[in-house]
Amino acid sequence: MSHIQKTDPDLFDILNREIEREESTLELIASENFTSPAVMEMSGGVMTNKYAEGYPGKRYYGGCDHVDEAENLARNRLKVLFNCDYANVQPHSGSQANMAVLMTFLSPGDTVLGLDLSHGGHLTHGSSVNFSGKLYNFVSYHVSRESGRVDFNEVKQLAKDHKPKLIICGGSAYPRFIEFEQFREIADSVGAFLMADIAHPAGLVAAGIHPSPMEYCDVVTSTTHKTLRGPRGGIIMMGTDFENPWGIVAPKSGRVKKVSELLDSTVMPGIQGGPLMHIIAAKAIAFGEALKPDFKEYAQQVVDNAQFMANQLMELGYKLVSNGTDTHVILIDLTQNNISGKKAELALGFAGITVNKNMVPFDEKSPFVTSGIRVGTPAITTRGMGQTEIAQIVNWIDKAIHASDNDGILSNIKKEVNILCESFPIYPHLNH
Ligand code: DSN
Repeated sequence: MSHIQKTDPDLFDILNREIEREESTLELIASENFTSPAVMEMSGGVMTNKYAEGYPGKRYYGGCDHVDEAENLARNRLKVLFNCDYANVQPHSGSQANMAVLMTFLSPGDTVLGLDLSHGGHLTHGSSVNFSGKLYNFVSYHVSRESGRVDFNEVKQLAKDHKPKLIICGGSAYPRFIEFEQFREIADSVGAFLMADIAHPAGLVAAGIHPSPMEYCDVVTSTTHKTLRGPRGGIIMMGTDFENPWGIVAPKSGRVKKVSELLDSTVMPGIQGGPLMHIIAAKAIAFGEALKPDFKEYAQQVVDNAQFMANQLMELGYKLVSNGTDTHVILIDLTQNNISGKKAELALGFAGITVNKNMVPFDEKSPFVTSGIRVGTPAITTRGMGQTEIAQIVNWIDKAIHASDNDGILSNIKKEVNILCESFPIYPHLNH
């Protein structure tokens, strides 16, 4: 009998309902995935008990021998996975990874260029309701109305006009490869640092399917739980470490500090205390999994599935931002379909298909309503679904969008979704 079942039946029931939801519905949220049972076992293991402020070999607490081993393994595996010089695996989330980079590379008030949130960026890339937009002078760039891709003429002009200290590339709803090389050229032309946020395509980068930022970007952040399929968390990397240009020296020796040292101390003690050692160990497991040859096959299948889904949607007349995808992300613009993103999300949810409403570039609706939905294939691909299932899923999406007010049709779709999901179990070992 489960310990939770014995001690807390309320939470046991809640947990089982969530297991049932994940097993019986189609998860199309582009930023979600299903970790392996090994990652989950480590995330729920004894390392959650351990305080380990500091870094391996330099902790403020005793008893850190084994968590040191786990963190070293996580860092070393991450360096091999992304072919980089420096890795910090402690950020609790992608937002904290981004905060650590901004606090290391900038002073409050400094100017930064980031992709507008409603054009596919991220809260931490300068949204006015986020610390990034409050502490720094963010100037947003956009995608072009025609292509749905970053408007590099605008980026170039903004860089020239505003002389940013940092340019951020990447985002949370950009279906195309991030154009690291073009951003590098612009950053160099104005002497800016370049940061890539690869939270979304990280697994595709690790698998060699998406170009790597390491050669072009000074610093790279990511989450670990999206296409990378690890536990929930953040990471910071640098392709090549370098001496800081801000004149920060080690107090005793006078040696100029490396940026890696500054990033480490911004993460801890700058913005975080005790690292989540159970999650760091689980990250190490996920990085080990991503180093195996079958992860490349998985990542390729994620993209093949997304491209197949995108083509099927376009054949049915749906408008996709940028007319397709290079990655796992598809952004459907519903402006012509007479339904808001909010209503489509609700109807699809009722039909057992989970997506999120999403702003589309030049959206006239608010972020709470939106004109689009974002869909993605990492989670259904982990379940083993391919083109046959995707053709069926696209038909259900289309039917649900057209019948968004018809509970009967939506619940019939849900029954069919449930039957499909039964053939693709996620965690057969879990009681539910
Ligand atoms: N919330 C994440 C996403 O859905 O893409 C970004 O942080």
